[in-house]
Amino acid sequence: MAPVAPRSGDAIFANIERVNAELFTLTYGAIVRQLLTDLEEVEEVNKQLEQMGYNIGIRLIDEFLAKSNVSRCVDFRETADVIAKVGFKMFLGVTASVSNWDAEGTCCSIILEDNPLVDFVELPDTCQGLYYCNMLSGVIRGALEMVSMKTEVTWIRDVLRGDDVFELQVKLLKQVPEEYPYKDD
Ligand code: MYR
Repeated sequence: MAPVAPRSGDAIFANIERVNAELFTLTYGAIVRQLLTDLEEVEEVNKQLEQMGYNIGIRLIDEFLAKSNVSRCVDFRETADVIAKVGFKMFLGVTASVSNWDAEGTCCSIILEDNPLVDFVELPDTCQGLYYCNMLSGVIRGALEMVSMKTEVTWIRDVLRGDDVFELQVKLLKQVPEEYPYKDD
């Protein structure tokens, strides 16, 4: 019998990463399924997923800032780019693009072509009103609130609803100026 060739470290790590990603996807699916069972109403599930995401976002921002070395963004345009290119890459392993800016530079779309959360997912007819990935909108809202930006994050397109891509609209409602806590003499 031919000896089994040892696998390189890279191949083993790639395999571990793939298994971790699948586990993450399946775990997310299990959470959504459990919420559907517990809450019954799809609208309630949407709300709960958003709230869970918000609670994650307000904590995840610290990890994001510590690991990414991103410094203060000059404006909301830069913030949106950072979310799409650095945030999504760090936490979902994919990058997104930013488009559809309004004239004021306070509202844009984040477009996601690859979304590991929906691998293996197909929604039954009973779940047509579900925003399956609504946790993501909560994560963005929560993370931005921690850096003084109040936002509204809304799904515009969703592949699970038959669209070609995922599109999240991020609207800056209010930017709270951070106060310098000490008095200058
Ligand atoms: C600043 O101006 O203080 C920097 C702001 C950077 C905000 C980045 C928020 C990252 C959110 C990650 C979302 C990941 C979704 C999977």
